[in-house]
Amino acid sequence: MIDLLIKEYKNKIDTRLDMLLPQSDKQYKSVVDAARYSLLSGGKRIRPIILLEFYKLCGKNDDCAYNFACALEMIHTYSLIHDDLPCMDDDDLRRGKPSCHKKYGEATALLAGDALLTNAFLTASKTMGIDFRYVSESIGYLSACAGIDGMIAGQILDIEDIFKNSLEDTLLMYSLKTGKLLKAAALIGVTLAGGDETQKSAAISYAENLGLAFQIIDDILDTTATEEQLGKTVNSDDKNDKTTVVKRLGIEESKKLADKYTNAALDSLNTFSGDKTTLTELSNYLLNRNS
Ligand code: GRG
Repeated sequence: MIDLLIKEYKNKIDTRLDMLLPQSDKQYKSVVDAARYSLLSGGKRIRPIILLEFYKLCGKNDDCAYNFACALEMIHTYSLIHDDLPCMDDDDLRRGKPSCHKKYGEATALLAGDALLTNAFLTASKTMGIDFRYVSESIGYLSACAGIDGMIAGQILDIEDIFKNSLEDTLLMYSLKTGKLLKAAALIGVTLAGGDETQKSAAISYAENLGLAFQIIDDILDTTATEEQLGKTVNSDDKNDKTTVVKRLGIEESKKLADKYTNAALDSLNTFSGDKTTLTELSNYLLNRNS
């Protein structure tokens, strides 16, 4: 059921993403090709789906939030391209294919990431059919969650590996690196739908808890899954000598912690009176995923 729903969403999101990037008939074809290659080569599309589901949960049944959902996926894909670069995690494989820099070279991959980040804001600004005050507020959330106090802060803490003296430090890094874009997804969904402050707080609580569960599962899969399953290099955390929750607690305890955060995320949904089936199934799917 959830697999089918994800597939339907994915088809619609991918069609829109394809339209939103330039075609590869330009003089600057290499960077366009690289951006299209990374954006359109798979991915679960979790962040756009969460945004669209919160929009629906707040009573909206139209397609007006799709541009914003695609903008978020562009930022996510840029972060993956940059994360794979030799100066960061140095990974050769992403979404089952050679990572962007392996296929197009480092300079082009760097620029493809920059292009996706910048085009995300162009895309979000072209949102139609929604009160411009909600669009503007959402652009603020997107910038804040992706920026220096958001995902970027998480990435530098991860790279420097200096503030991770305790489990709490590691969880803080997860909540920034992974949780912030999920927070953007949930919060923007509610904001674009004109949701109130109580709904915004519940959406943030859902995303913060889901983000922790999601990253813990990501760490577990890094040690237990195969390259074929994940479509990316495995044991990357060991290779890069990263401190993870799994290294601190072991697989069993880490799984329990991911369960706990998923349940807390699901509790936050009780604030909403609409149909929570998809978000509930999606959260459980993410907890039990093997890729
Ligand atoms: C600005 C130079 C520069 C780099 C930015 C911020 C950043 C690099 C990277 C973000 C860090 C990152 C990759 C966090 C991990 C989050 C995570 C678990 C990603 C995988 O998400 P999935 O499983 O991937 O949703 P798919 O492929 O399904 O979209």
